[in-house]
Amino acid sequence: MKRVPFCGFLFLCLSLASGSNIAGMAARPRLVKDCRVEINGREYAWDDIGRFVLAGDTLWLAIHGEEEHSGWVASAGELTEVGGRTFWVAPPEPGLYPLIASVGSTVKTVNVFVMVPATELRDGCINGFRIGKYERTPPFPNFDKPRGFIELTEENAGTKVSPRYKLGDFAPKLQSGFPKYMILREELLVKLELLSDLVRSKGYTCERLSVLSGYRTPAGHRSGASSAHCYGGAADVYIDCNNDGHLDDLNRDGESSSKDSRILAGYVDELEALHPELVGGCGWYRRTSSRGPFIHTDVRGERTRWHR
Ligand SMILES: [Ca+2]
Ligand SMILES: [Ca+2]
Repeated sequence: MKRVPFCGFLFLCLSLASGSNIAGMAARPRLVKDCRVEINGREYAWDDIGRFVLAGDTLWLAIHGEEEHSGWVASAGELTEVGGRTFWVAPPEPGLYPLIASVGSTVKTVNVFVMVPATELRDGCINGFRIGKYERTPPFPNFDKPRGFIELTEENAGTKVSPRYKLGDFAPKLQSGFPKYMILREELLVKLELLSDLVRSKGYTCERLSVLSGYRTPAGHRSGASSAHCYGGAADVYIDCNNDGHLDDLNRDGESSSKDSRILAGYVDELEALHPELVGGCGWYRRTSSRGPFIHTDVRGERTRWHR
């Protein structure tokens, strides 16, 4: 068993900066574009990945399709190689601990958040932030009772959790100030990235779906923890290529209405047909006086549809 030292990051920087390494690698064909990072069995082609764990959790790590110069570096925690496999054990204190996969001369960043354990909830609060109460058995097949909560600070809100999204995009909105506490599910990020890809393939020019709402606390939700939002598994989203803060007029009838959010819900149907592992609820909503139309999409594990 080999422990990879924590000062490895410095070694990586020095290695990448050394003329001989870079010159040697530049002459060879590049495979970096096809490189995938595997974390606990899930493969990502992304350069920026968010993961959410508890202290002491283990992440099994691998790099596929790599050049010969590849490896992992951790800013904290224990990074270990055993029998040709690499694993990382999360450090004891909650916080953000990036893991870096170096592949050739490029890097992929896994932004690992060690969450505050749910056992820290006191009267429904953590550090004065009101979360509320979760039922022992959540009403959705894919979601368990929360094990912990991500501590969202002013400093880490801009941290990328997928190529197009940052942690703060999914922040709870009802309480001001920091820190806030929240949940975000990796499958939701996969679904939003794939849905953004699908929308772009339809000819829409915006880079991503805009997020109206992500995590909601049970305390701030009128029916308690009965929403997929309360499990970090749902987002309300819309297409906003003209950047006016509202869903675009997708059917070009001169107004932004539920006819347009219905079209976006149709793209969710298309995506779920291709990726049944990401099946969930989808609702399309009409305009109100305070906001434009939007859709709700989630990864609850069973297909449900509604219209409001
Ligand atoms: Ca718009
Ligand atoms: Ca329209």
